[in-house]
Parts: sequence; C-alpha cells; structure tokens
Amino acid sequence: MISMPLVDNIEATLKADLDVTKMNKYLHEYIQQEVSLGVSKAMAGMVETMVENKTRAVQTELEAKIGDKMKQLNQKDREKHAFFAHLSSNKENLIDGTVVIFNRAPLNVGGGYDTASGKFTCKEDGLYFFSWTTLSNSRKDFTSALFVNGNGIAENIVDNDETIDTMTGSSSAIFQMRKGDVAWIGVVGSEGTYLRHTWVNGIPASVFTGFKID
Ligand SMILES: [Ca+2]
Repeated sequence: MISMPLVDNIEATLKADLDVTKMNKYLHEYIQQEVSLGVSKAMAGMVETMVENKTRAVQTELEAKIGDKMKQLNQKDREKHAFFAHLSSNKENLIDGTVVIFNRAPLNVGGGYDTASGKFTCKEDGLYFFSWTTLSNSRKDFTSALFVNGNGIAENIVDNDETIDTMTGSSSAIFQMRKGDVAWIGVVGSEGTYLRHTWVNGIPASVFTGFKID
C-alpha cells in the first residue's frame, strides 16, 4: 500500500494499490535490459579494439616478412658465384697429381677462384657446374681430372701422342658443394705432357670455368 499526497489545493489524498510483485518483475526486466544493452555496447567496443590491435599486429608482421624477403633477394643477387680462368703460358711435363693452375681469371664473381693456387673454394652450399678444356700439342698428351676435396669427379683425356695434330678435350660435371669444399683440375697418370695456353692470337684455349646453378 503506497500513499501519495497531491498538490495542496486538491486537499485530497490519492490512494492506489500497487502490485509490488509485478513492479518488481518489470523492474527486474528493465534492469536486465539496461545491463545487457550496456554489456553489448562495451563488448562491441572491446571487439573493435581487439580487431584493431590484431590488424595492426598482422600488418607489422607482414611488413617485417616482406622486408626480410627483400633482404634475402638482394643478398641472393650479391651472392652469385661464377668464374672463368685460363693460362698465360704453356705447361710441360706435369706429374700425376699436379694442380693445373689457370693463373688468369678475367671473371671471378664471388671471389671463389684463386689464381695463385688454381683452386675454387665454395663459399655457399649449392649445386655447381664445372667445365674445363685442355689443348695439348702435336704428339703430346694431356690427361687431367676435376677433383673436389681430392676426389676425382670427371676425367678429360687428350691422348694425342700418335698424331701430329693439336687437339682439345673437354669435360664437365655438376657437383653438390658445401661451403668450404675445394675444386680444382689436376693431372692424372703420367701423361700431363703438354698443355698449350693458346692455339692462335693468344685466345685462351685451355680454360677452367664454374658457376653456382642454384
Ligand atoms: Ca696414345
């Protein structure tokens, strides 16, 4: 039972019966509605913030990844390995196992080839292609092989001792190299008799070349 005094001039008292049970129920529903509205507003704000943060994180990560990839690509460009070497003079009677020193290298990208030792040192793991050509002399032989760390990989036999002509022989190989592996051309057998550096005009005829495929 609730009594409410009205304005003075009416001089009356309004009496009303209110079902408090019902009012409690409506009040309860109203509060629930307000609370859920407030919660959903707050949740929406939170979700928005979360999405924003995540987006920013993904963007930062993506930018870092792209940056790394660009660096790798630039690095790959810098890390090319290729050489082309030849002789500056003829060589005679080289014994078995002698390293053939191609002492001129007009091309030595990556600096793996050493004109003093005649050896190529691998600076980066990968597949490498090697090729070499030797020019012997009239009635002379020149027999050689590609060695990697002392193991014979491929031979190149110019057996010309019974003809008066001058001849070249070539051989090539692909080898899986690891950083620090060393490749060179060495004399095999007892027929490293004669190696010409040119046939005419000083154009290199005996050459050693190699490059990284991948
Ligand atoms: Ca022969």
